[in-house]
Amino acid sequence: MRHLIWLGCSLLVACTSRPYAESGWELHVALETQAKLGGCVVADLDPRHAGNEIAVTASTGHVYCVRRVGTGWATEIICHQEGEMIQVAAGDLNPEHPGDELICVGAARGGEDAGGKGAAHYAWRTAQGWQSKEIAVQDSLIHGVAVGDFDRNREGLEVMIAGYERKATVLARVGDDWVEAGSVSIGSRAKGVAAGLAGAVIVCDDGALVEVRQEGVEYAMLRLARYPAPLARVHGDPRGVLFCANDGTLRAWQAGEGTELYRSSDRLRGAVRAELDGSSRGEEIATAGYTGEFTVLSTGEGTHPVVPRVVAWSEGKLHHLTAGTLPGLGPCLVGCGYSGRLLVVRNHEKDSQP
Ligand SMILES: [Ca+2]
Ligand SMILES: [Ca+2]
Repeated sequence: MRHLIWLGCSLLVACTSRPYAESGWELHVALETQAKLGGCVVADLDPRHAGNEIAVTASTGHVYCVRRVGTGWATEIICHQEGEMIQVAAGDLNPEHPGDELICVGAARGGEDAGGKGAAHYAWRTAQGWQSKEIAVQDSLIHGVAVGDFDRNREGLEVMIAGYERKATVLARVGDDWVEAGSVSIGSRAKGVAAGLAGAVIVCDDGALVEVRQEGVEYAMLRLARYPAPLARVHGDPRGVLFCANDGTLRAWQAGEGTELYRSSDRLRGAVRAELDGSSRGEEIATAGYTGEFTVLSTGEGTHPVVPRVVAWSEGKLHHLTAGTLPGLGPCLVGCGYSGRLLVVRNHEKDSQP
């Protein structure tokens, strides 16, 4: 009898620990590894294949390219660095090279918590294969990265990195080399960077929300707000900012004011605004975190989101969330984390409509 109870419990655990998606949504495990997957981005990284791919960073120092092939997924190693790679950003950093290029940041050697130097790497795909080069080293961990037009005195896009050195640094590509275009002290350890507002927005582990903007040839820092819990991830655009925190809050910052949108029972590691659900008007807001839940809030036509819906769940803490369009699937949410899984979640309600 005891064995039967044990078996029953084991089956129950096995059944309940399988990833699931709510009605109208589907969840794909696009990659399964034994490593912690720190960050992910959707971009056109591989010019050989039409449409976007996913880049995902691992605690082992690997950066993977994952792409949709038929009804399955294919994975290639973009590069393998000596240190844990935490976050990744992409954009057309070299217009002479087709598609998007990649920047990944993390530790120069060893793990995130080893306390060593930080590094940033540039990676791209050529006819000869994937290439990568180190473009910055700092005395401490680099935790956040974004691509955007951060230097108006230069053509094209630049990179902003920030981390435990308590500063934001703009890097620009000049031919085959990278130069530091500017730097500003932000006074706090940075966890996430995004292009937004008048330049960039940075979330910090002392709860500070910081804006960095270019003034002439210099960069200035403006502390917008300070929250009680450490902030973790940030999404920005010229109108406003979405950001999440260790106390489970997801907030919006708009017109000089912060609004709480959602509160999870555990740390949040995702702040995304994208068109995800064709059946509802307006863009959606999405978040994910340590509960393993993917939560979507419809913005509708008003400014206040409606009731949050948990649309998918996977065992293990989620460490990052992004969104983008993938071949054959359309708009998707892409998340990764401590389970070593790269998860793709999408709404398929409109697929069945005539
Ligand atoms: Ca491609
Ligand atoms: Ca390019």
